[in-house]
Amino acid sequence: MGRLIIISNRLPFSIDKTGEGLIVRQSSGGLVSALKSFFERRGTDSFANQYSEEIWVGSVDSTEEDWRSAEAEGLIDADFIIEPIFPPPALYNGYYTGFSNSAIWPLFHYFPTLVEYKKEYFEAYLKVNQLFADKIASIYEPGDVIWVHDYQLMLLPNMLRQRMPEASIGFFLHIPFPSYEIFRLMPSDWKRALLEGLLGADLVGFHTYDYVQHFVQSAKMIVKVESQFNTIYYNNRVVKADQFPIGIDYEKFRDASLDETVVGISSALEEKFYDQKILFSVDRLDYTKGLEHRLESFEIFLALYPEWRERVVFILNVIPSRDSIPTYNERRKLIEERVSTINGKYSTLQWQPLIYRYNHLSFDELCALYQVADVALITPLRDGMNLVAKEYIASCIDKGVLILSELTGAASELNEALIVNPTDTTEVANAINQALIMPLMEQRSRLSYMQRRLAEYDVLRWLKDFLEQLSASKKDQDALRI
Ligand code: GDG
Repeated sequence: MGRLIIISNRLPFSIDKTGEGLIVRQSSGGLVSALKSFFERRGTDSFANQYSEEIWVGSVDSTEEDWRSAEAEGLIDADFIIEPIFPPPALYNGYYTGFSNSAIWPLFHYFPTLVEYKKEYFEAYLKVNQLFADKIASIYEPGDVIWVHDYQLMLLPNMLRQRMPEASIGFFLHIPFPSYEIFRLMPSDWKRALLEGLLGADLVGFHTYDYVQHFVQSAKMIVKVESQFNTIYYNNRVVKADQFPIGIDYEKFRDASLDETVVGISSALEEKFYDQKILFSVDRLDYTKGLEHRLESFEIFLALYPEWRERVVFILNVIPSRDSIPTYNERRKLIEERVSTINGKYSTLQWQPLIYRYNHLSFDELCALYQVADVALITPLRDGMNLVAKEYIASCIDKGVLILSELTGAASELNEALIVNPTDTTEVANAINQALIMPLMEQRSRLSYMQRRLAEYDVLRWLKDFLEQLSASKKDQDALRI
């Protein structure tokens, strides 16, 4: 029985050094909760039992010394083996802030004008990918299954393939793969390296069918591979590309409605806003999330539908993110100015249209907000999937309307949402009105279709589907060699 090696840029822990000592927090992203559910089923689920051990490899946001002290104090508690990597801070900066988030992220989200093509960024990206490859090569044993995650590590599958030709290697991209016409904007050596990097895997997964097609098309045009549907023939190997739309831990969000703390928060909110409808959104502060367009839409809505003034409140939560990157920091100012303008223009002595928060929410607060929101306004300009949309649907009990951007991966699954184009701010304003007047029967009917789908294809199913197909691809690969 082999082991499962998960690799992501960051380990799911952060370490804070405070006056009282080290504080370790386990982060709660989609991947962490997927793996947690998976591990919890060890013993009851034959699939979850098939690996002898799970190992998570990732970098750490602290010094090696702090990490080792936290380990020695028993503060790092996980039901998997942890293999930390400590890239030197300057190198990490070039790799993460630089190539990953100032080149790949904007380009893959269709913001080519924000891309910074700097040679030193690419070199740092290469070196940090190499550090990951060294670490994995040092722990790899034949029979292990390797699963690499996301855009920070696109060179890694091929680096591993060079050193471990027989290994079973999967890769999953959490962001969009852009169309060839966008991807080709990247300098030739780099775009080729990224594609060849991914082609080192046996299976390359994406959220949607479109992303799969874009990747295959780019591989054909740039690396000149042969392909048949989603199967690519490269260097005497078969590489499969396929769609695996990530799900959520559906039960966790549905059951939060029974949790005492969550109910306490949601009751207080309902009492406070008893005479108002609640619009809600939560996103990281990122230009891809379309926050400025969203605010403009809300302003147009207040102008076009004056009957809703004093009867609706928009709770806008923005989560701090990547604030060392100038484009992110500048955005914050623009958003805050816009919020003040709208509040200044429309507030009365008794009412304020926008409640803006720039802070992290606790899980309980997040669930309570999902539950009380009459409308969720999820309007990114581009998003690989968007889990918030799915979590909102799972949390709705007997009411709720989702307004969703057509430019998210989630839009291809959540057809019963009100689908909008976020750049058409008048369309979004009209959709807000449509959502607010939608009869409860219609709301419930739309919700139930989406909820059924999300309950069935949850995050655990996503994880299993990927790993099962990886194992099948490996068998095909071995058959080819015989
Ligand atoms: C990337 C891709 C893709 C957010 N604020 C708080 C909070 N969250 C949680 C949400 C959700 C997650 O963070 C955000 O996920 P998204 O999918 O919406 O967006 P990204 O962070 O950009 O994720 C994206 C995803 O990877 C998965 O493949 O869907 O397209 O960009 O789970 O609940 N959680 C808490 N407080 C917050 O304030 N507790």
